[in-house]
Amino acid sequence: MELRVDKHVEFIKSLEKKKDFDSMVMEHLRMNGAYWGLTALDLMECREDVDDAKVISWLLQCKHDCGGFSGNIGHDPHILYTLSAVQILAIYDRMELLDSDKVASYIASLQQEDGSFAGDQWGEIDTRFSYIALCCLSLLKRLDVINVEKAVDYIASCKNFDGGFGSIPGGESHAGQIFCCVSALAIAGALHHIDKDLLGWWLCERQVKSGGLNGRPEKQPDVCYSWWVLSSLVTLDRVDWIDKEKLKTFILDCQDTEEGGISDRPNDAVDVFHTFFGVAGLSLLDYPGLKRIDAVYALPVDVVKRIFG
Ligand code: GRG
Ligand code: ZN
Repeated sequence: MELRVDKHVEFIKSLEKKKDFDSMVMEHLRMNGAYWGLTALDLMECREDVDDAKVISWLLQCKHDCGGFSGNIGHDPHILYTLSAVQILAIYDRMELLDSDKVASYIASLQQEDGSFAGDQWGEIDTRFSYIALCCLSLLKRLDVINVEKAVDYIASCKNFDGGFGSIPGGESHAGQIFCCVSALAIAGALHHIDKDLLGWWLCERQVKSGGLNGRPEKQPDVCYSWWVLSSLVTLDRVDWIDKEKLKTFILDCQDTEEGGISDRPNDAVDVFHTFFGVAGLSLLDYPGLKRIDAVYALPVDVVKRIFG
């Protein structure tokens, strides 16, 4: 089977027009949805007929006085949506629309004494937020506003005996958290904290018979782990440890070839999250006709090159 670019582009574009139950559920995280949809379109080189001015004007209305962004207009700011907003403006090459001092001070305000990061003013701590803080500040070239050494020490304290990482110290290893910790350490130049062979082994063991990847031992495969697991293997330089052809086939089998979109597993309902991670996974696998995605910043390689030269 081939990647049905035409169908997926139509599916992503149709989401804006639909006002059904799904888009209502998604309303509070619309900023993430916009990043998933837009990045997927960009990887497929089909971003032309999105109304850029409309997206940017909406995005700027999600900006708060504290420097953070919310998931939609009138909602509360959160570090999750702040990264998506920065990533969207990076793709548009419109980072000058950001007050980078303000965004940077918002993120710095979320760092705790032990080096960890809270997601917002309510204080939930998670290694996801450590990655987001480092990724955002690196894109803004403002890593100087936080204590990077302490951020690294905290992430290292979330490492487990199996080589993986959890959401907090002692938390079970999970591929999603591993992506966050590996990428954050890569940004901080601190990959020496990782035993690449041990973690590479845990990650490649995520491939199941069907060719798909799961997020933890004994769990079902899911297309989104083609991103969380595969990007980590790329960063650790161990991507040849999995069967790439079988994974490609698994992702392509999760396409809705009639209505467009990609689901978590074959024959399930499609959504924009899995559509993005399916396309992103295929991009990491050098699928023909797709732009390359950067495994650490989760942005097209040309965008990352434009920022860092
Ligand atoms: C810029 C790509 C990018 C990410 C931003 C939000 C974030 C940073 C990272 C999230 C990492 C994460 C924890 C991903 C896992 C998401 C997921 C599929 C959770 C479900 O986990 P389980 O254990 O489900 O409930 P299964 O059945 O898959 O084990
Ligand atoms: Zn999933």
